[in-house]
Amino acid sequence: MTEINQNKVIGKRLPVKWPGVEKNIGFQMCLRKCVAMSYCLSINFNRVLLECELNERKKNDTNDLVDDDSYFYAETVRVDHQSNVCGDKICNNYSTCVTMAGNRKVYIETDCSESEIHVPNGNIVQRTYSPASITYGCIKDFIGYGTIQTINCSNGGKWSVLDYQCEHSYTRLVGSNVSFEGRVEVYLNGSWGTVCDDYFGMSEADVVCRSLGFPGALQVTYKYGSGTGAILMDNVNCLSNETTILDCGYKTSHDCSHAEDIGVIANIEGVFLS
Ligand SMILES: [Ca+2]
Ligand SMILES: [Ca+2]
Repeated sequence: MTEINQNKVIGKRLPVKWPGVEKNIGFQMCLRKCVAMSYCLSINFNRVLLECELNERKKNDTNDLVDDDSYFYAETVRVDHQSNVCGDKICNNYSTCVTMAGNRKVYIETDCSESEIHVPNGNIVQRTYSPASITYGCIKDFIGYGTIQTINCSNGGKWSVLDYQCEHSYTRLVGSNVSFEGRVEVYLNGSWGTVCDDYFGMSEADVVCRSLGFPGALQVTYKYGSGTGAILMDNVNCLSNETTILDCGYKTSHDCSHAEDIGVIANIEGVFLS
């Protein structure tokens, strides 16, 4: 972070009306508070008393400036989040350039400028900068679990705790271009393979669909054709209360051909599809 030049001669100060004064904080924090508020356009900072005055105006907007050598005056500059030269630095998505008196540019790190948290087999599906947030998902064939998938800036400008992990999925629907229907494939002993239709009915389809986050199945289908590779499950028999198809009864040896590969169509009523 750039050192703030203390050799100031200008103490231009706007009369403070609103939102008021913050006491006992530093200059950088004062600027960060201003940057965090869309309505704050400039600050007066009293370096003697460590008082931060947030202004909803800039000095051009008023005629009644006060000179006071105790004060720094600084204006925020709302830059877009591209690479922007700011003094001797480049602003990034988590920094802001502010203009000091005399048009001097100062680079200020804003909240959560630290690097993002890495989730193994995960990816970032959404990111916002004002306010700062990151939302995680999982890469193909992995599914997420945990209670918190979006992190925000917490006190001190650090990312909040992330309680989210990605684990290998054991069921997928293949061959369609939507997430809620396809040929059923399972991941067993390190590879993906298909499921034979013998005894496979709605109870089995329900378990498959629920394990993928849907309320249940609409129907079984052959619409998505034959798979390749191993036929990994035969004579699947579910009670319908199982968590995944792997919890059901099944045989790994089979008397099937790929013409018997089963598919399902999930019920998507009430489901938010991302
Ligand atoms: Ca059959
Ligand atoms: Ca069979």
